Amino acid sequence: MFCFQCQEAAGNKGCTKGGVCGKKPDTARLQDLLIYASKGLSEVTTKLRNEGKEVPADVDHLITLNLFTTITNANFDNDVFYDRIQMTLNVKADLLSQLSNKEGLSEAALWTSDRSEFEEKAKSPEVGVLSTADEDKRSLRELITYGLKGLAAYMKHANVLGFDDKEVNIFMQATLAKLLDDSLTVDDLVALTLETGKVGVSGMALLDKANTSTYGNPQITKVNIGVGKNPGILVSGHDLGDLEQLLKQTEGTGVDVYTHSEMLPAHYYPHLKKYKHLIGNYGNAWWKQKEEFEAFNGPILLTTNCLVPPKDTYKDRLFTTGSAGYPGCKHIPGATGSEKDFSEIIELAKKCQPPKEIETGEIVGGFAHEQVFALADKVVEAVKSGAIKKFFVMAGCDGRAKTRDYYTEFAKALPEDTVILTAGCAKYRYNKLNLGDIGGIPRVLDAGQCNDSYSLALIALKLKEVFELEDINELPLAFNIAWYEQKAVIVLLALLYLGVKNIHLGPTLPAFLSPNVGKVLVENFGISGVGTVEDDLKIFLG
Ligand code: FSO
Ligand code: SF4
Repeated sequence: MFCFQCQEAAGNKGCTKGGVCGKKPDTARLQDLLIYASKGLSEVTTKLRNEGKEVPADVDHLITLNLFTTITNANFDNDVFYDRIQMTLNVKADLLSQLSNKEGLSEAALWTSDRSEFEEKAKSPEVGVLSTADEDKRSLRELITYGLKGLAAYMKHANVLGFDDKEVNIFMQATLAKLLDDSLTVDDLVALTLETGKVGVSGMALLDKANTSTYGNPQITKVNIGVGKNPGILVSGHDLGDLEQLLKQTEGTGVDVYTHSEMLPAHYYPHLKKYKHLIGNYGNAWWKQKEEFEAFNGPILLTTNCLVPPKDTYKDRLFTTGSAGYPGCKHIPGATGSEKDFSEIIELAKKCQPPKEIETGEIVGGFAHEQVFALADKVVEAVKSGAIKKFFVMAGCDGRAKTRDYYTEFAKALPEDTVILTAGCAKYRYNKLNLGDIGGIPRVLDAGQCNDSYSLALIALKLKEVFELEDINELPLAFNIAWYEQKAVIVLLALLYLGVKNIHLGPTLPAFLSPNVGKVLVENFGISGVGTVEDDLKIFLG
């Protein structure tokens, strides 16, 4: 196996003997084969469209879910990958029969096989990251692939709520097909990377529309981090649609529902916070699952990544759904947007002890774009009076690396006239520090999930407009972003497309950036890694 798609890539080079994330070599190879099959299918759909033929939305959804399923820590179940590869090949065979001109199709587009051959095929040199020999082309192809995986996650979340964007699907598939095309030069791939960021913005805008029109605009909300007396179900991951269905199905059963990690922002939505048995948020970021899931006592529903391979002590009460999966854990089925049956989880919860209290108190969030726009006068006044000197976008991911303590220390060391804008599980590094407020504006403004990073871009653009600036980079705004998996990659590409410069990215720069590709990012966008808190503060505050 060779995988270097996330921040935990072994030695910051790549995992070869098994993933630091717990992914086994055979699973890694099957994931690569699923990507290979998805690229082949995308070449066929793209050619069909070029012939003026329609591609059904089901095929778009199959491709997005394929990509999403291979995101770090989403799915560890080989059976899922066997099934998805087979499904992809079946759909492709059907579409190939509709294609009039099959000339020039790639090996991936023409590949047909059955299950018994997948294992061998997955080991062949044309499959996987190392199939591209040139390190710069490999770096760019993977940068684009990971961006598309992140975008696929956003699209899937929008699809669940009944929203879709044909243009985004067409772009994703045309791009996947281009990644099979050896005639593309490094310059072509650089251009395609930036275009991916542009379409990433469209995907993020679509998800924002899906979330806010379904659940209302997030509002300032205090979220309880203690526990109640009833048994509970803990919901993690990012899928608000799953959470809503579970809330409906648990109403009046005496079972409470808690959020974990990236599900915390669900509390900010008016249509979700109306459920009285949505009690609070339990625990912290994804990587603390082992202790926190154990202490929770009740069933846990994982709706997306990030899943840590579970301990036996709670494996029998861990359920997955959607893109998430783990061998031996019960998976709740249900296609995109369909009604799911969570009764087994609810029945199990009734037999469980209430959660053990691990924290008490409240955290405040809900500062997505509309809520911040409502406070715009106050914010502008604070900037004009000098009460707020600078905003720091510290969005992104958390992770178990010790070096991520940097973000806690950085937040603590920031001067009191600065405000942190955050989204994603990165917030758990500083959202319980009680950093106070500036004239009633909290110093940590949480816009939501990493999926809501779009809000931060809108806030920055709004500030640019209010202060009548030409360029977003003239704002008193700095970017110190933590990344872990591929959704952070599409956020990064989207920010680059929006013209944001001098982003600091940590705790390490991606292993998949070759020295030359890294150089392009440094020279054109001023991207840099992180240093010590002291040195970085000097750089940021001049
Ligand atoms: Fe975190 Fe995991 Fe949201 Fe990621 S839970 S790390 S970027 O999946 O998705 O922030
Ligand atoms: Fe390694 Fe990350 Fe790939 Fe897992 S997802 S195998 S930790 S690079």
